[in-house]
Amino acid sequence: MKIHWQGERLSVAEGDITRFDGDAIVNAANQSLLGGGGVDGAIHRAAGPALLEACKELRDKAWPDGLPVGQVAVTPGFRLAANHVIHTVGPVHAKSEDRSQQLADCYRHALDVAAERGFSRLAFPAISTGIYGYPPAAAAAIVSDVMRERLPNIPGLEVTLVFFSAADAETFLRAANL
Ligand code: AR6
Repeated sequence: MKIHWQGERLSVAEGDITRFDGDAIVNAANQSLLGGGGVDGAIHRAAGPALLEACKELRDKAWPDGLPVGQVAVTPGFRLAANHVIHTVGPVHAKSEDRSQQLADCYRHALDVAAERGFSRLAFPAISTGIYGYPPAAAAAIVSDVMRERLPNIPGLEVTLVFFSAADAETFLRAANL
């Protein structure tokens, strides 16, 4: 994974998040928690079928109606290099409604879980900026605000923001409020 920029406990990297070796990677899932395309599909393929079983169990026991937008649920990482997957559901972008707080909640709640569990290395993909259509520059401003606000209160946690392409990483770096 190529690191573009490194600030205090926040890095921007380019590459495949399924290869991230740390305490957890965040999955940009959907409310069903039962897999999908994009990074969700890649994570399920890399983790192996036990991940789907764990997600089904989450649905049965904790989220029978599905995971609400902005909430998080944790499973093991199974065959992934990362030990855990923090599943979250980003908002579908809408021109008629400001869903920035829902997107911010995905990041805030994942950071909260990482803090509760004492994780030291966590990676996020660019939630909602693929199939869910959130403009990457708008997402960058939201994500960077959350990181600036929250990371100082979680000592010992290093966060890597992983972008699938160099162009996506550069867009983030241009638009972020860092
Ligand atoms: N590593 C890092 N980033 C990736 C990878 C990867 N392996 N694969 C894709 N991306 P998306 P969303 C980037 O569509 O917009 C699924 O079907 C991708 O380039 O994965 O939140 C779910 O089940 C983009 O920048 O997630 C939901 O139904 C970013 O990850 C829906 O898609 C997010 O794109 C969620 O849509």
